[in-house]
Amino acid sequence: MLEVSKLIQGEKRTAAKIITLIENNGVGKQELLSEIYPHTGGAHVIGVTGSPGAGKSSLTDVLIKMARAENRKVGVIAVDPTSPISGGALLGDRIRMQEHALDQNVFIRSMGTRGSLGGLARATRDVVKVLDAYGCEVIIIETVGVGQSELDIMHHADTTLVVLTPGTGDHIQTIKAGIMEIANIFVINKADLGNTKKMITDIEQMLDMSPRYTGCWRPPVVPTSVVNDTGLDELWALVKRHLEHTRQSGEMLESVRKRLGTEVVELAEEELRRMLWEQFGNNGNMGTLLDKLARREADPYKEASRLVLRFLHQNQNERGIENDTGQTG
Ligand SMILES: Nc1nc2c(ncn2[C@@H]2O[C@H](COP(=O)(O)OP(=O)(O)OP(=O)(O)O)[C@@H](O)[C@H]2O)c(=O)[nH]1
Ligand SMILES: [Mg+2]
Repeated sequence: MLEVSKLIQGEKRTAAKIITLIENNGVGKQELLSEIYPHTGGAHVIGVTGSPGAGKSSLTDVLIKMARAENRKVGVIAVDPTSPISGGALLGDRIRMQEHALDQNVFIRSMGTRGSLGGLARATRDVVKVLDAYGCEVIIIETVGVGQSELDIMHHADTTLVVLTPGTGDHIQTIKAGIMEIANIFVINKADLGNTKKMITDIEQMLDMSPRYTGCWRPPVVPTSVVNDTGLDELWALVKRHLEHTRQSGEMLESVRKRLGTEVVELAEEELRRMLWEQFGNNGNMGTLLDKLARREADPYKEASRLVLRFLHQNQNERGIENDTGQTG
């Protein structure tokens, strides 16, 4: 059994083992996460997304350095929904991260679809908790591309950076609406390569038109160049200011609560689905039922209701209704 106490004490090997178990959907995963949960909540989770090649990994590298300069422990999850590989190399190699690999206070992990039996976003969410309990004060999630799974993953970040570049076809109109909406900070990277003014104006105009930014955090737009080392200190300051703002305004608590509510229902859905399949499979007459359905002598709609009723009935009889849900008082 993997020891959560060793994770809390900051044992790197234990953290790695637990993450592997989560990725493989191993036995005891749920219990382990349940034990880990009380030790989480201390990390600032920073999401980095945006167009391919915009400099997400380079900026991640910068953020690691900034956090380390403040002596903070850092975790990095590099997520690539297009890659089947996980558990180590991959993106971690692409990022110039070898130097960090020797740092005891930097933990880097790549995840591909292999670690996604329950969905890559879900696996990422679980890994964030492990790194949080492991003592990472800053956790950076870098994703490749701007698809739906990236959006799902970014919902688990407290502060999301959307990285764009000037003059390389990154026109605001062509960028998926969802991506623009999840941004807490817009980063126009590679400012050394082109004029950022047009892009900044476009984004500001878009923000002006959206009523959702009045009276709350309006995403700042910051031009950066990793090559020339410009805008990077400003970026780091903005990341910290966003955290401060969301904590003080109560937005943080609100989004954490929302996230946790979703998590409870998603976990329950998963369990119910498994139990329903079990119930369906345990039907001794299943072969006959399937034949009947195929011959149009039964219909899937009534059978679905029947399955639910049978399931509820049986579980009520077998388990009784547990009442220790903490909802009293
Ligand atoms: N000129 C210039 N090049 C940069 C800058 N930042 C990153 N690059 C270069 O752009 C290329 C892509 O950078 P990455 O950091 O790998 O970009 P990415 O967004 O992580 O790329 P993917 O993960 O493949 O989508 C590399 O060759 C970097 O050296 C910058 O500010 N200016
Ligand atoms: Mg990258």
